[in-house]
Amino acid sequence: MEPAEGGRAGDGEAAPSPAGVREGWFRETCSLWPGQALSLQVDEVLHHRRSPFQEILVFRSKTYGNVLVLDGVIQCTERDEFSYQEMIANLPLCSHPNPRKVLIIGGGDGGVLREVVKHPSVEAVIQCEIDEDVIEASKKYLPGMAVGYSSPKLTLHVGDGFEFMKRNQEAFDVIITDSSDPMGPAESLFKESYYQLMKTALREDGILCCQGECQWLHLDLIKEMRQFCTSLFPVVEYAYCTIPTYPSGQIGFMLCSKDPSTNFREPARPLSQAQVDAMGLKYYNSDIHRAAFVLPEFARKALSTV
Ligand code: SPD
Repeated sequence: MEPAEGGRAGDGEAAPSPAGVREGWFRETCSLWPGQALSLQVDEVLHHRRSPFQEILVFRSKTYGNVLVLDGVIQCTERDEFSYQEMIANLPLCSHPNPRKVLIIGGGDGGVLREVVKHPSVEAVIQCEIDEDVIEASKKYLPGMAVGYSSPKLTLHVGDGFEFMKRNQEAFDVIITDSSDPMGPAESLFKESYYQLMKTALREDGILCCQGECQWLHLDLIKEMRQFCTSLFPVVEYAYCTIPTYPSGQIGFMLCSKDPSTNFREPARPLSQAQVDAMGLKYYNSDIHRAAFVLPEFARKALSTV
């Protein structure tokens, strides 16, 4: 693959088409959602290069704004990203009585960071993202997400989240893992050893929230994760949100607390309508927080036996 901007190589030659783009459409296929695919119409390829970790593609779509794709999988679109980013940030932050120090693992586009720094109680955010090229692409093509990078609350580490947490024990009130799917660079973030490490990096009443895949597609994985989480934490819950451009239109979140008195289903710090408006929230409010834990019967049953 040529490192190319705008889909063209530096010498004026057309760069090879990014994987998944054909005849003006991007099509997302993956063995994690066999037999189905989402397609978005492409107006223009804005950025296409291979970083040391993955293939990065940004294109302007016909109806979803700019779209970030890593290794052929949609990570965010300007039109619907707020759903996932607001939920993965606010479910844990509004469940903690006083979150002051927050760690974000992954989240290179900056959208989760944008949401976390809105909380007045949060004094410091440490973000650990392994791929600097994703951060740079986001600053250029997804400025509405990358806006969080200008916050004075932020300390940015470009590097491995495992190594960072090993060096920072009992340090954080909340840890948020905004990862891609369990294939390639993010695979280890869905394993028990990673959750064990987050547990030791959290303060004694700390809370974590991680990308938890989709109940329509990955119920076995979610069950397995819930099982090992329950062996590590006194309180474990699974919640979800709707989002048109993720597989099957939904994505979930695994939430764990070290404090046995945490009740994720009822926000510890409900937001007033004035706070929701002041924070510019478009998906999260305290009612959607409560509703996010109410699962359809097939998923409730499968996960209640864990
Ligand atoms: N199937 C794609 C899941 C991607 C989850 N992470 C997205 C990163 C957005 N900040």
